[in-house]
Amino acid sequence: METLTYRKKLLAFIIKLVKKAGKIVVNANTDLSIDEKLNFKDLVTQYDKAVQDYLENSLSKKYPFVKFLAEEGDDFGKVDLSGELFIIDPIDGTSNFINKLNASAISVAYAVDGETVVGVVYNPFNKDLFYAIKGFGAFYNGKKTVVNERSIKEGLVGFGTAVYYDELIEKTKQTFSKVLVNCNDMRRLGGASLDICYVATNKFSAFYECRLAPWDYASAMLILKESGGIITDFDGNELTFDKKTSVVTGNQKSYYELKKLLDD
Ligand code: 2AM
Ligand code: CA
Repeated sequence: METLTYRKKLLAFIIKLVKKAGKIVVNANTDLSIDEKLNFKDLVTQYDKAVQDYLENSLSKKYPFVKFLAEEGDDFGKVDLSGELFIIDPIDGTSNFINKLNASAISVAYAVDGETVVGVVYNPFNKDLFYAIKGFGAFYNGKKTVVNERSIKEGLVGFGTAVYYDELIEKTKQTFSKVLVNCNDMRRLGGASLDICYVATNKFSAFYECRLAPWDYASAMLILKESGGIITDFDGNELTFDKKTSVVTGNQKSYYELKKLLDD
C-alpha cells in the first residue's frame, strides 16, 4: 500500500543513493569514453551508464515491482507509464560533465500514474540537494523553499538551447532575442533539472527550453510546483512523460511574463 510513510522512506532511500552515485560522478577519471546519441551534440559517457546501472540495481532490489524510465535506456515510448515508475537522469548536464564544468546533477523521480510524487535532484560537485514529496513542500539543502514574486525584469532567466535539434535553432534564437531585452540578464547553464530547481530556489526568476525529455524535468517539476512555482509546455499544457516537450517555468508572476514573450 502506497502511503505517506512509504513515500518518506523512499525519499530517504533515494537521497542515500544519489549521494553514493554522486561519488561515481565526482571521482570519474579523465579517460571518458564518449558516444554520440542523436548526433555529435548529444553525448553519453560510461559514467552516465554506470550511475544509471547503480541506481536501477539498487532501487529494483528494494522496489522490484516499480518500472523504470531512464535516459540511457532504449525503451522510451514503450514504457507503460501507469502505476509506480522511477524516472531517472543519471547525469543531467552530460556536456558539462564531459567538459569538467562541475555543474551536473543526478535526478530521480518516483511517479504514480504519470504524476511525480517524490523528486530528488542532487549536484554532487557542490552537494546541493533539492527534494519534494507531493503535498509537503520543496526543500533545498534541508530548508523549505518558496518562490518569490520577482518579475523577469528583476531577475535572471535561465534557458536551454535544445541544440540537439537543428529545426529548433531559429526558434531558440528568436526567443533569446525577445527575452533578453525584457529581463535583467540570461544564463545557459546546461542542465535542465538544476535550472528548474534554481527557479524553485529563486536563483533564477524563470527558465525555458524549446525541447526537453521527461527525465530532464520529472523530479524538478515537482520541486518547483511544491515551492509554489508553475511549469508547463509553451502552450500552457501540463507536462507529461510520454514525449519530449517545450518547457516554461517561473513564479506566479514571471511564468506569465515569460510565457507571453514565448507566445508572441
Ligand atoms: P543531459 O545533459 O542529461 O543530456 C540542456 O539543453 C538540457 O537538455 C540538459 O538537461 C540535457 O540533458 C538535455 N538534453 C540533452 N540531450 C537531449 C535530447 N536529445 N532531448 C532532450 N533533452 C536533451
Ligand atoms: Ca543525462
